[in-house]
Amino acid sequence: MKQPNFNLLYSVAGLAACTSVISSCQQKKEITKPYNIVYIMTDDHTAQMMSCYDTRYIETPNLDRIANDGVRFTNSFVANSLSGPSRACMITGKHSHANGFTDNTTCVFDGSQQTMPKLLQKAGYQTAIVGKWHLESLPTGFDYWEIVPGQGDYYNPDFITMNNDTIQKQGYITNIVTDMGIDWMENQRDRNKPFCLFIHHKAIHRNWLPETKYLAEYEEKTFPLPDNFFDTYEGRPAAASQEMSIFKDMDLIYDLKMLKEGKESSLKERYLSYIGRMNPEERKAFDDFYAPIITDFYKQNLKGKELAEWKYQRYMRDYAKTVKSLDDNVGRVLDYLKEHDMLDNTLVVYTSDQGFYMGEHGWFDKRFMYEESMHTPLIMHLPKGLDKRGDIPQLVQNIDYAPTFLELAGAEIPEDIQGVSLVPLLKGEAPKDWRKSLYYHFYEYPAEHMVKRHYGVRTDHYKLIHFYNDIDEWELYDLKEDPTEMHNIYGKPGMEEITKNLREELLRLQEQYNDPIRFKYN
Ligand code: SGN
Ligand code: CA
Repeated sequence: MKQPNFNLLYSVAGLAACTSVISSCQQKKEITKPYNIVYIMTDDHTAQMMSCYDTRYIETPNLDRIANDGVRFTNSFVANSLSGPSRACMITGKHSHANGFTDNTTCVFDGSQQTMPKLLQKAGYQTAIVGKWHLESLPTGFDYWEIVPGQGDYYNPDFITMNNDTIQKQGYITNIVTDMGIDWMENQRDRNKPFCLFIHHKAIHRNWLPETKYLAEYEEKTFPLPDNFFDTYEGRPAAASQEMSIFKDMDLIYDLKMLKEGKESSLKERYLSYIGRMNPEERKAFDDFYAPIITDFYKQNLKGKELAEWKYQRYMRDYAKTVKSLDDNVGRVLDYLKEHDMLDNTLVVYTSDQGFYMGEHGWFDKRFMYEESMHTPLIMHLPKGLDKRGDIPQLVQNIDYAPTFLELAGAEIPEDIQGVSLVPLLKGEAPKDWRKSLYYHFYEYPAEHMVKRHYGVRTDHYKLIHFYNDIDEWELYDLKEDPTEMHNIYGKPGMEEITKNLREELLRLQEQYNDPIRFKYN
C-alpha cells in the first residue's frame, strides 16, 4: 500500500520550525516529503560481528543490504559505553552528565526532561518504541510503547504494556520485538502522520541464548583468536584490573551453558530461571543439543590456555547464533518497508547501544573507551533526497541521532542539544568545520566487571584517557600506529607536545559540554 501524502502536515510542522531555525527552513526546500524514521537498535552488537564491517567471522546478509545500498559510518562512537547511558544519550542528544543517566546501577531517567521523541511529536510525528528500554522510569514522549522489564528475557519474554500490566508473550524475543514493530506500522499507527519507530532488541546481550532453530549453526566453525587475546596489560593498570576476562570471569554454566549435576556457580540459579522459560519442545531441543558438548567438555578437563581457547570458541558460536536471528529480523523489517513502498521516504537506521569485545584483550563486555567498545556500528538506508552512498568517515557519536532526526522532521533543534545533525553528511556534504574530536565519560564503578571511571578525548589519530576516582592514570594511544591500543605512550619521550594539545582539547570539550567532573589542568 502507498503512503498517504503528508506534504500539508509537513508544511505546518516545518513552518513552526522556521520561526527560529534558519537551517530547518533551508532544509525544508530540499525535502519534499516528510520522512519516516525506523530506528533499529540492538544491544551489544559489535561491528566485528557484521560482515559489512568485518569479514573475518560471520555473514550478516540483511544488515549488509542496508550498508550496500545506503551508508556505513566508519567512525561512529558512543559517549559512555553502557546500555542505559547510551539510550539516554540517544534520546536526549546530550552527554550523560547533562541527561542525568550516567550508569545502569544507580540512575532513573528523568522522563520529564526534553527528549527527541517529544520534540518529534510536537513536529507532528507519531512515535513508538518496542523492546528494550532500560531507563528504569516508564517511557515518555511515545504515542505507543511496549517494553521489556530491565534486560528482558530471550525465551517467552515478559513485556510491560502502556497500562503498566506485565504480560508474557510466546516465542523468541528477537522475532517478537520485530513482530510488534511491524504490527504497529501495519495496524496501529495513524496513517495521516509521519512516524518514528524505535525497534530496540534485547539481542545480542549476555548470556547469548540463541533461538533453538539456530542452535546447530556455526558449530563447525573455528573462529580465529584475536592477536591480543592473551594480553598481559603491561603499562595499563586499569585494563589489568577489570573483571571481564573470557578466561577468568566468563561463567561455564551461565555464559557457556555447561550445566551438569554437581557443578556449581553463583550464576547457576539465574541460568536455570532463564532456560526454565522455554516450553517443553524448546527445552528438549536445547538440552539435546548441549548434552554431548557438556559430556565432552567435562571429559576433556581442559586447563590454562586450552580452556581459554575453548571458552572463546563457545562464546563466539553462541554470540554468532544470536546474531543470526537478529539479521533475519532486520531483513523482515526491510522487506515490509519495501513491500509497502515505504523505502523511498523512510530513513532506516541500524545501530547498537555500544560495541563489544569479541576476545580482544582477552575480553567480553564493553565499558572501556578502547576502540571495540567505544565504537558502535551505524549503517543507514537513506530515503530519496539524501544522496550520499558508501562510507562516511567523519567522527560521529550517539548524541548526534536526536538532532539528525529533528532536522529530518523539519523540527527545531534546541540550543541545549549537544550532538550535531548528521544531515549534511547524509546529503554527501563534507563540512569543513566538522568536529575534530569526541568526548567520552564512563562512570559505572565500582560495579560488575570493575572497569574504573574514566573520561577522555578521541581524534582521528590519538586517544587520551584519564582513569580517575580510586586511581589516577593517563593513557595515550596512537591509533594509526597502534590500532589495537596495546602500547600506552603517555609520558614517553617525544609525546610532550601531542599530550599537551590533547589535554587542552579534553578540557575544551569538558568546558563546552559543561561536564562538572573535569581534570585540573596544570
Ligand atoms: C548485566 C550483565 C553484564 C553487563 C551489564 C550491562 N550481567 O548486568 O555482563 O555488563 O548487564 O549491560 S548478567 O549477569 O546480568 O548477564 S548493558 O548492555 O545492559 O549495559
Ligand atoms: Ca548493551
